[in-house]
Amino acid sequence: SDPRRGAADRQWPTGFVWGAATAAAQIEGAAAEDGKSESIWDAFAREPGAIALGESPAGGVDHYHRMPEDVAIMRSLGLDSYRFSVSWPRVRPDDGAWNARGLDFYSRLVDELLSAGILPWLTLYHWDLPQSLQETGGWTNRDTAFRFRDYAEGLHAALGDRVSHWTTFNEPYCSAIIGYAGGQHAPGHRDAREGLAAMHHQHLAHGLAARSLHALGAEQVGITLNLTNAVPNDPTDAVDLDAARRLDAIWNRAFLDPLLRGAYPADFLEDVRHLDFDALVRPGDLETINAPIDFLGVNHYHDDNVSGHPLPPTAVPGLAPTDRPTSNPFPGSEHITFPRRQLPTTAMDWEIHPDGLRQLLVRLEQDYPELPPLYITENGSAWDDEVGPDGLVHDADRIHYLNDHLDAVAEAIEQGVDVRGYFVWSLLDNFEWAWGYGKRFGIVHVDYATMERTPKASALEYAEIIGRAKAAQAQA
Ligand code: GBH
Repeated sequence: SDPRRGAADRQWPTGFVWGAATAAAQIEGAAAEDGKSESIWDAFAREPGAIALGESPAGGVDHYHRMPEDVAIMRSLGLDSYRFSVSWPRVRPDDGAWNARGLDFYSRLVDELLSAGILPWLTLYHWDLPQSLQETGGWTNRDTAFRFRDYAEGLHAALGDRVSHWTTFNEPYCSAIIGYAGGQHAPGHRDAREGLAAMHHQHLAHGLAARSLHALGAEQVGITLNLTNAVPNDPTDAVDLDAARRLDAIWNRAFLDPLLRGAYPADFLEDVRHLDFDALVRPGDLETINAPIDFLGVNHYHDDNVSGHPLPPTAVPGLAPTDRPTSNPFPGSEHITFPRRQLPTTAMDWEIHPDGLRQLLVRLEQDYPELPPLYITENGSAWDDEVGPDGLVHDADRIHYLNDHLDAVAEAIEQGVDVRGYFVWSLLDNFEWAWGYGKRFGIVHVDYATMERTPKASALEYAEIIGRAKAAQAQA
């Protein structure tokens, strides 16, 4: 019906940022090298059934040793920014003395990027809490928020002369709620109130760190949220509409509202009142959390179709079918179900619906007058890629996904949303958390036996899109 023009032919705003994203625990490996201590994901991976095939982040894709090669690949693709995360237990093992060898790795990474003409975008927390802090309660312990601020300040002292773009948290919904209430992510707890405590303390940690980073002179400070449209299965059915409202609250508004407005949504407070959520929020917290930010990172992969009616047994889409006991990561709304729609899906079984990304961006712009500039900090898809006899990976599905989602971003921009950049997830195939290494999101293929990197056809397509966008701008 609507013939897509292809992202390469779009007009992109001046200065639009083209990047790729990764996370420390997913790519670095070297889990016990050069003084790094254990993260909660190292520990979680030892629990039987927690991770597909019993895999672990221990070896990653050896980025710790292949960093210069990986930066050279980024340069060859024409990326202008690279979003990576720092492993807290690598730079501050056991929350004790700073680890010079760990800091040196990130210092070398930043220098390598800058000399390749690539802007480093540093994320402080992409889910790998030091296990020693988990042993004192992890994110359910309010004190961890203050430890996080110390970590942010120390890292700024080490890298702040060269890193201008700082992101406090990646997807706090996942690390707080899926980690402490759902049990599919580290530390694998299944307690609704723990999930809410972890969420509130991460919000607090964000506010404390954002204020410190600005005070120390950081130029750009933001946070990345995973935002998901909750689509009511039957939009004329009050039960389905209430299910969608509840999920929109716990997935989206319980994050956006305190961060941008300094208040939890009233309906969310009602949904979780029986879990004594209010007792977690102390006077002054919301003012701290509502710290000024320079950008909001949006990670988006898929919509979810939701219902409040019981269904025959269905999985929660997007969560690994773990062999450990788990529960629904929706504190206060555990009855929600996910009827399947007739939409194509990726290897994650996630629906493909690019217009959902446009709808999400337009909705953010309409609902939040306080909204700072947006960056798509993650978007991408997993497929069962294989290197062909010609030595290439012909990932046509990923190319379609990429083009269609970039088109959706371009349409949102045309409709007035201030989106300033796009980071594809991910640069490399990597450790996909509870799914292990089998789900390949990379635009660059990794042979897990040899660690050899091969740019897929999608990487070449992305390089082409970036090149055309830049050429068009140079002409204008
Ligand atoms: C991102 O998270 C991560 O940032 C990244 O590390 C990861 O590799 C990448 O995406 C690909 O998975 O039904 O409430 O349980 C994943 C985004 C958002 C997908 C939550 C699963 C399930 C919501 N996730 N979603 S719920």
